[in-house]
Amino acid sequence: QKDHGHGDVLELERTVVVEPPPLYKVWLLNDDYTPMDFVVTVLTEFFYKNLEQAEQIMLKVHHEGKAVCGEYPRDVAETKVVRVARYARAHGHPLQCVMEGV
Ligand code: TYC
Repeated sequence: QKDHGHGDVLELERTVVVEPPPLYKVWLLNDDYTPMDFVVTVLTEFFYKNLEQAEQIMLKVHHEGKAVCGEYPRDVAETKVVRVARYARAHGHPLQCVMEGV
């Protein structure tokens, strides 16, 4: 217990252990119809990748069937999945975005 000189507030020192939130991987899945440019746009706009990273990830999905776009706390991951689905459907593309382990 120390008096740090803040008037009559008594501050007790204590150690608070804060666990980082668990992270969920968000994946893009390949399909035969979504244009490559559209996938690159999704990766730059929704996942904040630069053009080079976006093209690499898009090609990985195209060749390997899926790739991780990022790892986020649960709420953030869920929101990205919903927004990508909405955006893809609004443009008439079947692009699938899923989160791991839920
Ligand atoms: N396979 C698609 C095509 O040839 C491109 C594509 C890449 C689609 C990644 C979806 O998540 C995807 N146009």
